[in-house]
Amino acid sequence: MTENLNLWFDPEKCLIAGKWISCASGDSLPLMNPSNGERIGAIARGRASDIDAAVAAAHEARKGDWGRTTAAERGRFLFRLGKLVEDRIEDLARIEALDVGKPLKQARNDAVALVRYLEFYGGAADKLHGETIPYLEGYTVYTLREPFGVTGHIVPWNYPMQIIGRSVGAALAVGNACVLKPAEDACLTALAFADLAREAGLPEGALNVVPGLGSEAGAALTAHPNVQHISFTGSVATGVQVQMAAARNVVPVTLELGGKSPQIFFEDGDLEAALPFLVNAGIQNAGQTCSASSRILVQRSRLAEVAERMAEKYRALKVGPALADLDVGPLISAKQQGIVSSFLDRGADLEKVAEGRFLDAPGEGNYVKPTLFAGVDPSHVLARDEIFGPVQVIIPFDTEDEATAIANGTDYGLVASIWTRDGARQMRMAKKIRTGQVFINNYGAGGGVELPFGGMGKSGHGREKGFEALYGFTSLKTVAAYHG
Ligand code: TXE
Repeated sequence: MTENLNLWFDPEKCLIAGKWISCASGDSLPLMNPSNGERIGAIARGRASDIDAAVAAAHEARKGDWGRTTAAERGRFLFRLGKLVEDRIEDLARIEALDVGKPLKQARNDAVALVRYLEFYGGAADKLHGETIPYLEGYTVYTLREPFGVTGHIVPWNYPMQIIGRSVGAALAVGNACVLKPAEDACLTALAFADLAREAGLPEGALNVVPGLGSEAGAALTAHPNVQHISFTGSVATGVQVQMAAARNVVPVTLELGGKSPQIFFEDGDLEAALPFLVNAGIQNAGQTCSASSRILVQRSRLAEVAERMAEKYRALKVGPALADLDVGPLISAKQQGIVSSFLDRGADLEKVAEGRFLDAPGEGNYVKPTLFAGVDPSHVLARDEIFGPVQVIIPFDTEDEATAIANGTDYGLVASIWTRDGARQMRMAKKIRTGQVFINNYGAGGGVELPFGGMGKSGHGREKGFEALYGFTSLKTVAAYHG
């Protein structure tokens, strides 16, 4: 059945200088429903000339009304926008579910998180300030935190609303004008967000949205000589290209490139408390989460017990269309289904402990069964590479040192969690683990928008979320005045 999207905006347009316009070529890209493989519409296929127009509009906004706003006014605007998003949570959740394929309740959580980002950055906008620095006799020295100017935002398809909230929300709070290139696989909530921003009274050009392919609109934005900062979330390979393009213009980048995040369960861990986190962190959004926990490290004396309890949960997992609102939806695209299926093929030599089940025949959607493997060697490809699907591996270990070496033994370093009642071990491990976030006896801490987030190693660099993001979207100027 073809689902009706019920959009209140035209998905085939770009938002440039406050107006919904067709992209210069008039070309479009198909919009697919991952739950059944049906085409449900089309989006604009923006290219370099559309990006040029968007960047020019952003600069005009900086020179005009947007550049003159006070921090308090920007805060009030973000609160107004947050309220408009809140009024539309159900609409946004349904659109996201149809576009991304994620179960409705997970899409609703994303919309709620977007509201929280706007509230957080609305409240923080007028609390960011510089410092005075004691210096030589006769001088007064202080620092100013200034917006970069025009910031480019390349957003992936897995959590559009949350990633727009943390990146565009923070950039606008400090006065940048933004050009947003959402993912070609899922850009509807980016367009919805832009329309609500207009309704909230954002001056024209302060936020511009150009949908299109990564190789066209995305590459044009990252290479643009008049963009002063790039924020990118996506794959390592594309992140490298983005950083190289930005380097040619000597422009700073924030890269968030996913991971292979471990949960480390020690023999004194509380399994009842851990169990929901062990599984949910792997299958949420069908495993297409940058901070998905795809490795479960278990001290050998608890191995059989943990594997069996996780397996019970896996056998109860129901897979089906996004609007059926089950545990696991489809993957974003046939391409992603192919990538995950090929990893499952490469796991044929492993001990498969359990799988989830389809509620009905999967049809043409991009489904894979959530799959749990146990007894996996850390050198196995499924224990090293980011799969980006609902697949987890259980890896045994004997000692704390071995657990640390395995946890730190991939190219990535985004998040990790430690399950143990031993306080000294909690502190030791938190120091030894090489990730941007460490959780003790939980995983993800509810996704808190207040908590700085970002990677080490190939998980990227720079920090988003929390107050840190505001520093990241500003340039620090030191003023030294000599007055005798
Ligand atoms: O990513 P891409 P894809 C990982 C995950 C997944 C793999 C491939 O492992 O299986 O990446 O996904 C834009 N210049 N993650 O192909 O290519 C593109 O249009 C500028 C992890 O979707 O990185 C989209 O908007 N931009 C991740 C965004 O980059 C370009 C989330 C992401 O696409 C571009 C997504 C270019 N040359 C995938 N090429 C996470 N960290 O959460 C593409 N894009």
